[in-house]
Amino acid sequence: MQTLKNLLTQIQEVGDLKDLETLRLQVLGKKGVLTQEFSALKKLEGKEKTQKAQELNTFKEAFVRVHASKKKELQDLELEAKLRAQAIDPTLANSTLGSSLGHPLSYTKDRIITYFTQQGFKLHVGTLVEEERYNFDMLNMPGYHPARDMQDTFYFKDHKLLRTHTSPTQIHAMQTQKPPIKMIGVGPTFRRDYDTTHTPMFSQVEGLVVDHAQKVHFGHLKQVLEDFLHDFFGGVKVRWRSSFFPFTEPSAEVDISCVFCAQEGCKVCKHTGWLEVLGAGCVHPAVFKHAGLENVSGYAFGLGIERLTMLTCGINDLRSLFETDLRLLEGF
Ligand code: FA5
Repeated sequence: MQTLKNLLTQIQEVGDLKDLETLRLQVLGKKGVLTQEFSALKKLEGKEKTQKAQELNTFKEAFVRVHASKKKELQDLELEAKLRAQAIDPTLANSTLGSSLGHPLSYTKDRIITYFTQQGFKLHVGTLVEEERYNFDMLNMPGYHPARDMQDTFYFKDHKLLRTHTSPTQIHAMQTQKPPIKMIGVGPTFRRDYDTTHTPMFSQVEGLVVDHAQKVHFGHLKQVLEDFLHDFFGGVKVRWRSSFFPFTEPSAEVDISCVFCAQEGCKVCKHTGWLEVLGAGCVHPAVFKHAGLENVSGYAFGLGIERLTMLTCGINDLRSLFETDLRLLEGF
């Protein structure tokens, strides 16, 4: 019994988990001391056997308890040592990392925001979960409009949805500010889309300028956007095509000369020499009415940040921008 008691002292002195396991096997293993003591019980009889069995069981309980607490203590120490060895010192210089402009999408977004805020546009972020009426009705898109289809829009209960464009920020701005208003609404938008040029989440920049009647007209819109496109893309040609948006009248889509082939014709511009970059127009009178404004004039425009990033970075699959593949990101 003295040998067994010594084991309880010995276990306290063990220094690592491997030695602890060796000791456990020496005691409780198939050929362990305690296992042998238990099998020797069969040679004893009566009271002596009962007393010895009680002693062995008491020792076994004590050993198992001390072993468990020692094991926990050693595991904690081991983890602490491991964490200490892996500690990161963020102040150390790393010669393998180069300087970066950030993710191409953030870089493009920041460039656009900087440009327009320097021109006096106030930044709005808006809300991603929008009321159906702000996203559609108040923008002159009544119930039968195809964009409201369940196939295109992510709906919640109670006439709420994930905004499908940043145009609702127009209504919020008009309801909360008095003209003159000059703002950009920027942020994520959502549609049930997925192919090389469309993703379910993408970001838009909305522009809105509102002032008193006849103070703002299409000529101002044209000037503002052409200046922006020349600043953003350098020496490109800009083409205006008449178009339709329910919330602007007249409406237009704006193309730039293809930045990939200098209008020679390529796959990206589908051999037209032109790339569509944004939608725009004068604010529709119905939108002013829904927003509660009278005797005002204004223009609005909307562009996709991913689209502009694809064009400036030469990316032909939009989805790759969301894959966090370092090889692609290192290319910028
Ligand atoms: C609109 O969303 C209008 N609200 C824009 C507007 C604002 C027009 C104000 C007039 C006045 P459109 O559905 O065309 O229009 O989308 C604008 C841009 O968002 C597109 O040119 C495209 O670059 C981008 N876009 C649309 N759907 C996706 C998508 N699934 N993935 C990535 N980009 C997209």
